[in-house]
Amino acid sequence: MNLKTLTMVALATSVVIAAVAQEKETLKVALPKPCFTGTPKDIKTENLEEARNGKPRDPIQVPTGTKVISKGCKVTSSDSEPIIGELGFVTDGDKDHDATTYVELGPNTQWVQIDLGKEKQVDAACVWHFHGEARVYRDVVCQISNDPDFIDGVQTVFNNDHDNSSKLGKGKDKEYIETNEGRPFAIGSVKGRYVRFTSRGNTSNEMNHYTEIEIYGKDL
Ligand SMILES: [Ca+2]
Ligand SMILES: [Ca+2]
Repeated sequence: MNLKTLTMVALATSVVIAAVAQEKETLKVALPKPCFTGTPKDIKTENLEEARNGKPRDPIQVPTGTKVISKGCKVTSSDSEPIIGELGFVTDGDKDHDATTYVELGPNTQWVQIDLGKEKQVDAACVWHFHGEARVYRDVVCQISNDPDFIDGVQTVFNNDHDNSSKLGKGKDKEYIETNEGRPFAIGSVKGRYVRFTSRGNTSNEMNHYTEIEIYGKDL
């Protein structure tokens, strides 16, 4: 084995060790107060996940040391003049539902975009749309990019638009009923500066709402 081969073997070994050494822990999401309990009203929608009947979702594993990296970050939107509330509500840390804590965007497909300030490692996210009643938001899509216009290098990390009505591609995730638990999901160490959430109305009305979004990750 010559020196070059030895160096390559050593490098390969250290990469394997680094991959193994990335310790994981269960993501802990601080939840707001619940606004309703019991069986939700009959919601008719095509792509709804199976009822969990109070059973929690599977825990999400993230690298040890993963933190909320979105609090206070700048938010922009396809609707720059919200009907109710302010875009800043999306990252202000207040997840409780009441009439003063959510932002309402117009109808049809709309998005909000969080600027993490610089490229970061993103491992998970949780979104609370409007959890004052049981409802389902349509075409919930989360994408990450270093391009603020989401043209280049876009990675889709959640998508429950099963019929591509928002034209971002067909998604395999399921629709879900809004509760105080929000919708947490694993992302798996995607790098990017901007995180964009899309939706297209909900089962109660045609508007789009956000109470809070949390992005979990770490600095690079
Ligand atoms: Ca908030
Ligand atoms: Ca759809």
